[in-house]
Amino acid sequence: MVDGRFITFEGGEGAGKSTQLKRLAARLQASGREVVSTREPGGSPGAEAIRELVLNGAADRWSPVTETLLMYAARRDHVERVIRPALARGAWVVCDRFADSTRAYQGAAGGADPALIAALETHILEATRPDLTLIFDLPVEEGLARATARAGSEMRFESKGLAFHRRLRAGFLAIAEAEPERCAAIDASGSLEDVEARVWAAVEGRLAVHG
Ligand code: Z5A
Repeated sequence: MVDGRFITFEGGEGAGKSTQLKRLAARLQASGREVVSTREPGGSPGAEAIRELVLNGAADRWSPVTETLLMYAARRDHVERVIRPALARGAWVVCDRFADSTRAYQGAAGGADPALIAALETHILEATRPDLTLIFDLPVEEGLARATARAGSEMRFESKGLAFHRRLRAGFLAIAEAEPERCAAIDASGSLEDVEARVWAAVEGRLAVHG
């Protein structure tokens, strides 16, 4: 029987999503499942080409509405070519960012109309929605310090300023509060092992990982 699951990792910069995604994927793989680790924007060749356009350049290179459309062009390709086929064959898909990043970055923090974003979710994602979304939460200054230390330089979104990142954090927390059945807020402070234990508790508590 096909029992694919779709888990997304969300949150502000430097919250530790990518690090914890690798740990969760390894743990799920060790339990004998096929795991597809992927990311957005990107995850398919066409979407990775759009990623280059959207992540590089000046902070104001694209307006929030144009960014929304680019993210959704990339997302549709990724969903069609990678996510849906993997779920259909029973794989567990773990994805670094997905639709909630558009709601938070382009919507809550950027000012794009939430009705436009909701319409794109309906028409572009159709029934492909996460079974579980882990929303990593960390004070803005701490996340930016982690992200800057890792990258060694700022990318477009990291250079947008503290007020943008505060709206972003509030936007993610509002999503977690509005959809508690799908979302689990993860306290991203503390050691890698502390955060890994919180992630595992959320996954074990909500999805049948031992079946
Ligand atoms: N974006 C958007 O605007 N709209 C959309 O719809 C989508 C995306 C899908 C993708 O960038 C950008 O696209 C993103 C939003 C926008 N904005 N930016 N920038 P990306 O893929 O290059 O990066 P990211 O997703 O933003 O990753 P990140 O937030 O920078 O990092 P992270 O994945 O959350 O964290 P990490 O790489 O695992 O860890 C960061 C550093 O902290 C690293 O050195 C770790 O070793 C360290 N770390 C991790 N955990 C800990 C703990 N617990 N303690 C101490 N240090 C830690």
